[in-house]
Amino acid sequence: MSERTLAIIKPDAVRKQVIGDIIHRYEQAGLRPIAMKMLRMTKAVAEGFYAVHRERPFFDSLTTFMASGPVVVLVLEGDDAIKRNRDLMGATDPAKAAPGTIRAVYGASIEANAVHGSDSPETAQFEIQYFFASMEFAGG
Ligand code: IDP
Ligand code: MG
Repeated sequence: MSERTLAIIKPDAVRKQVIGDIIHRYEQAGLRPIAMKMLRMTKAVAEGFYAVHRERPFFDSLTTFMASGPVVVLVLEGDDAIKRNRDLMGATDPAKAAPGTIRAVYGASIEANAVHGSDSPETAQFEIQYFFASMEFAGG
């Protein structure tokens, strides 16, 4: 079933100059970018995005990191896009991510782990509308 998921190329990956390689990996995996932009989150925007994690001990550090530099946010569309992207990303901790996954290749730490991907249809819906208005869907 065709689905949409939200992906973020995080500040650490943008600093490493691997935006192009990561988007290439999405496309090679059959995940088609249908909306995309570069932006810098404020701390408040990062806090709203990660609100489900507000009680976690790493919340302040995570949201500071996400606001530390520009990110690329994308909506990816394709068959089983949510799980397909999670598989392509690898585990949260790059040290535990399967070889060849984006986080295994580019992640530096459990926090600076290169990419975000929605984890369910409900979070995908919330996360897509958090960053994109309907008029911004160039490709669908
Ligand atoms: P996910 O990104 O694989 O879905 P989540 O558990 O939803 O992982 O955590 C959201 C983000 O918070 C992670 O991608 C990572 O950047 C950060 N994070 C998760 N666990 C830790 C931790 O134990 N210490 C520091 N940062 C963490
Ligand atoms: Mg998550």
